[in-house]
Amino acid sequence: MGDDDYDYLFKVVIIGDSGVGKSNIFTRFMRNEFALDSKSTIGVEFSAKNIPVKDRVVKAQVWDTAGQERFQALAKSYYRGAVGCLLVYDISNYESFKHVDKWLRQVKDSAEPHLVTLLIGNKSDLEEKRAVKQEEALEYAEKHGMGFIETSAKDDVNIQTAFTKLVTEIYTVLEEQEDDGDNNKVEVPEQEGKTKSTSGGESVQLTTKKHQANNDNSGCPC
Ligand SMILES: Nc1nc2c(ncn2[C@@H]2O[C@H](COP(=O)(O)OP(=O)(O)OP(=O)(O)O)[C@@H](O)[C@H]2O)c(=O)[nH]1
Ligand SMILES: [Mg+2]
Repeated sequence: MGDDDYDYLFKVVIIGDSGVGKSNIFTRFMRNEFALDSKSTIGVEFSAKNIPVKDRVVKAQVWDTAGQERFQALAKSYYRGAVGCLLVYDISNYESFKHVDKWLRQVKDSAEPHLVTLLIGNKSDLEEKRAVKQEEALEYAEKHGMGFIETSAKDDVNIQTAFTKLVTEIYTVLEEQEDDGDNNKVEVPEQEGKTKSTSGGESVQLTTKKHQANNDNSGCPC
């Protein structure tokens, strides 16, 4: 399967406090790499990977954002056009879980209205240092209509599963919207949202008509 053989393109952002492991989740997923001494992200990094979903192929364009406070003003511009979000905290750091609320509000302000968010408790290998109970995180996620999963970028636990779960849920929302006859349905744009495809497949961004005008290239510096 070539990189350009995909049916849908979904923009996904990874957000959360500095140090929770966003970049390592990103590199584990993209390149199967993990670094114990990774540097704090400056600005943003993005890459794409194809994920099979049901009988289709989704290209997940994943944006690894910076958690540091000084990049927050900039970070918001990267949320534009995002239809999926991995909201990450560190299970050994309660502060990072407390800040989930702030991150959720921030991303909802700037992303697409049909944004699907998955709450991630990363560093599950640090069980002996656990500060956030699974039950508490699950309760929070359910209250806010999100899925929840614990991961370890270090031990490669649930990383692929997390992305597949998120993308499958976005795809399901898309299917439901396409079946739904109301005016608020998610539109597949005819022209503007089309992305390059050499396969002749239907390559689209999940975009509402309402937001299409502002959805130029989603702040993509590419
Ligand atoms: N034990 C353990 N350490 C991890 C895991 N994931 C990341 N780390 C470590 O946590 C530290 C921070 O990881 P990063 O991925 O750079 O964190 P980040 O969220 O990208 O931070 P910013 O870029 O500053 O926003 C690094 O020392 C990683 O090695 C994990 O699953 N388990
Ligand atoms: Mg980082």
